[in-house]
Amino acid sequence: MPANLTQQYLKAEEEYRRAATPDEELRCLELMLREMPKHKGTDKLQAELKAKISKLKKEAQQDKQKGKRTSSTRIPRQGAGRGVLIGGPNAGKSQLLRSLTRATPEVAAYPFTTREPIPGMMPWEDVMVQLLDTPPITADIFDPVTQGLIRGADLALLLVDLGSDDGLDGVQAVLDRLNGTKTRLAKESFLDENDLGVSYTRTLLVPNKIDAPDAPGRLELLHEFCPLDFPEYTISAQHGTGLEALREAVYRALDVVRVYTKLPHKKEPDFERPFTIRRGGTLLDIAEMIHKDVAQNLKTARVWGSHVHDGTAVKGDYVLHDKDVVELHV
Ligand SMILES: Nc1nc2c(ncn2[C@@H]2O[C@H](COP(=O)(O)OP(=O)(O)OP(=O)(O)O)[C@@H](O)[C@H]2O)c(=O)[nH]1
Ligand SMILES: [Mg+2]
Repeated sequence: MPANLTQQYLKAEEEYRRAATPDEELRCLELMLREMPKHKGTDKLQAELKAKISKLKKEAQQDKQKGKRTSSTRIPRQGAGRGVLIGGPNAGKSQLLRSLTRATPEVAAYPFTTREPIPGMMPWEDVMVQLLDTPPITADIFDPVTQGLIRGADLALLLVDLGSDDGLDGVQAVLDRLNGTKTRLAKESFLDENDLGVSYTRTLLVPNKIDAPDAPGRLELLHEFCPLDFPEYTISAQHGTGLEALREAVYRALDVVRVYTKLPHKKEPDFERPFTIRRGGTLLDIAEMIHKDVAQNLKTARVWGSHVHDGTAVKGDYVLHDKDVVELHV
């Protein structure tokens, strides 16, 4: 990677990794090009970006001429982050959404029950995480909407059906199908440096239906024939086995910290509604989340937390820790 890429560039790149539609991709690529420091070391990257931009523009033009519509499914992001439930037919994705959230997608003993993505909010301690149920992925079917959702998610939960002998083939089909696209699964989320456009989404492997007869044997076969190095959480979505560990793992995988804000004239912070922010985020980032005026006019701030003495005065570049309480003065 060329040296001296700015914070703004890296932010645009992260957004690009998550872009769910060609329009979003184009907007992010243009931003990346604008934010890129222009010097010899970035010549190659600049050229690649320009080529990508013109290709996308050409494709958009062709789609327009053909009268193609891009996906209209738009589910707003909510909560501390987004996890998307994916897998082959009948793996128990909808049952898992039912068990972890108050959403009520249809659960049925036959495949291809779910046709559209369905959101739900999963509570964990004092925060909420958005989960999305999706239609099944098979060797032949991979809905572009689902693909966009996987790219845009902070985390994918790949379900395996341990209740049927077809479950292992089902998960292998999902992996093969994804490997044939620009949307892939990995231990961490990142963008392929050598192939701009290939986006990897952090994934947890979730073998489901451990309550079913023969499920333990199938789990062994999964480890033997389909070894994956994703963190693994075996569950029964129906009986509730393993769900507490999974909840916590989902929250932890988002890699966010909670921050409570306190008004200067109040004694107690607002412990009801923490802000959540990527680990490594700063005080200025929180100020921007509250309101851009707060960020622009921020004079001083005080922090209470595990890494500082109570009420320490800090500046905008202070890196926040989980459960910090901040008091912003504008
Ligand atoms: N024994 C057992 N059955 C389960 C479990 N979770 C789901 N099932 C059953 O598996 C079948 C499929 O569950 P769904 O949640 O509809 O599966 P899905 O992955 O959403 O299926 P599609 O929408 O078709 O992709 C249903 O009959 C569920 O009752 C589980 O933990 N144990
Ligand atoms: Mg379903």
